[in-house]
Amino acid sequence: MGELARSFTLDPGHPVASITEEMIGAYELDGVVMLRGALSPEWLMLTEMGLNRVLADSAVVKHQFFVGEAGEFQETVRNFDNAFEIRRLLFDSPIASIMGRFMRSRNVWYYSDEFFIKTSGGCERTPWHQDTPYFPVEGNQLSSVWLPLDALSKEECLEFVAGSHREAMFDGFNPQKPGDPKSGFYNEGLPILPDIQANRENFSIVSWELAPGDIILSSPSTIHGGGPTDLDGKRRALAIRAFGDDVVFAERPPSRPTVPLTPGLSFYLKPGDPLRSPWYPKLRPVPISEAYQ
Ligand SMILES: O=C(O)CCC(=O)C(=O)O
Repeated sequence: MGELARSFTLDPGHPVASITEEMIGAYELDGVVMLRGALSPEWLMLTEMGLNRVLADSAVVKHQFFVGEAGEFQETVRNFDNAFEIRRLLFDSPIASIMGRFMRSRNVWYYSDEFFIKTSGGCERTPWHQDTPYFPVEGNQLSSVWLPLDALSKEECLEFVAGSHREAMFDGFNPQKPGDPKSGFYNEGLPILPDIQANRENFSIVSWELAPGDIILSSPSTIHGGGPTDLDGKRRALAIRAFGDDVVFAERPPSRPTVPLTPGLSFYLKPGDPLRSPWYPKLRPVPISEAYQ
């Protein structure tokens, strides 16, 4: 299948104003676009300070992928609450406004953030997956920004199956057996993802060479994975998830809790209710308590 791999260059001085209808149309069609020069070095410095705080904080839970194996790497979810830098990044940088423009939503709410930390050399691929099976939500105005702190080759970049956001929702992968394409997250109610890695030629896989400041904007329903590192390679990336007006609370199979953990949410929201809760603070318009004034 042919590669689409659409990328666009934003004006670093006015990234939001430089977004065009053509860019939004490409995102809607492929479920992913790369935006070159979206973030200035100060936002990367703030992100790196946040990452260093998270890594130094023994109270922050770090999840290991491929635990005990040579390709082991780490992930931490929802650092908005414990790293002031990530909170400021979401309120002050252009990221939330860029997401709002691409989702065509004036209102933008935070869903979660996640660091993927591949620093030990020779880290494994992230297994192919969609994010939506893990999230208790439904709607189109849901997006992710993937922001790497290191320059990456096309092979180390996160890869996407272009257009897959318009197809089925598959089960996620099993964190205990991430390399096993036949083992799912819930193992009930959702089809198991086809083995994309063994049949790469049958899928429209896209990725890019990235410099710090470039971001990838995608739908969490777009199948993605990949980005192993060389023995001397380093790949530190922050994923930010946000949503707009049309997103509602939805149920997932009961065999496992959804991600990130939000105990109590289902006592307040029933399926179909707009996703409004203190778990999901509003980012845009910037609340008065968070604004520079
Ligand atoms: O950075 C990675 O390896 C994985 C990222 C990812 O799965 C995501 O952003 O949803």
